[in-house]
Amino acid sequence: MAQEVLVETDGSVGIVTIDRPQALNALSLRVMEDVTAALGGFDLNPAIHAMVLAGSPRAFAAGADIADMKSISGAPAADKALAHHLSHWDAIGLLKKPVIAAVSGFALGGGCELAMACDMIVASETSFFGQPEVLIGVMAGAGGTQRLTKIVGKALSMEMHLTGRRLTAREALALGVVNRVVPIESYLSEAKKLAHQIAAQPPLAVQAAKASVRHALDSSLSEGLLFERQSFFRLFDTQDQKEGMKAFFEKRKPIWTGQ
Ligand code: DAK
Repeated sequence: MAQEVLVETDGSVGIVTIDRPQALNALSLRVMEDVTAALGGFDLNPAIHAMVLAGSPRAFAAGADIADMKSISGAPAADKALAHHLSHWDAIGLLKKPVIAAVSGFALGGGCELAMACDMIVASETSFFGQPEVLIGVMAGAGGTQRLTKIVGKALSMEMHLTGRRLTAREALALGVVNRVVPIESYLSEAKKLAHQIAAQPPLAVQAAKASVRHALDSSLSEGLLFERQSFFRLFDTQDQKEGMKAFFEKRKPIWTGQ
């Protein structure tokens, strides 16, 4: 069977590319297993400091694979067949290192949910974001009603989930769904550039800041502030804190060791 997920490195950036063009990168169980295995491998690899998850210029991913779902009948059967699949979307949120989604074309259903599960999104001008599951008789099941609502608010999230309305790249930028919108020719290189920019920072501070920002989406303000404070103090156990502050006064660039 042909490889549908490509894995490569570019210095300290790990790149995972979904390559299933005949189905617009529909996220089958196999694709999601390969994506999470590759990202999980990079997360454990000390030489990798940031990751990029990409699709193709035509489609980041047009959703979960409808072929996997169409013959499932009954809630218990759906739970049995899909609960494990769901763990793959959840796994993205558990990665310690930052993941940037490089999105072009369709990011629909599970594809939109996958992009939103990443830490940042660089989008091409031709990208679309949507949760069109209602059009095939279901609803979002991998985080869409929760994550999208937290980003765009109730009114628009309702409209998108209840009618299948898609966001253009420009709308997604204005609403804070994506970090930047760039011409299609450069969306991948821009995503890699952002990943390299992050990879050049002290890794433990980056990971702590990532965990703290993600925590904000899931906690009360007082609980989040406590989490942030504890994470901040823990960084004073690192050599990179000493190096960063020493280098500042020596007016030189710090040399990070990740310790
Ligand atoms: N699944 C399987 N195949 C797909 C697909 C998908 N999601 N999207 C597209 N394809 C296939 C098409 O069937 C077609 O195959 P052939 O006929 O050539 O064999 C090929 O890709 C090209 O698609 P089109 O011919 O339709 O291309 P168009 O440019 O005309 O249209 C489109 C592009 C993206 C507008 C259209 O393909 C489309 O509407 N696709 C479906 C979009 C969609 O409904 N996405 C949401 C799927 S449901 C969960 C985990 C995840 C989920 C839920 C629960 N748990 C684990 C609990 C997520 C659910 C979903 O994502």
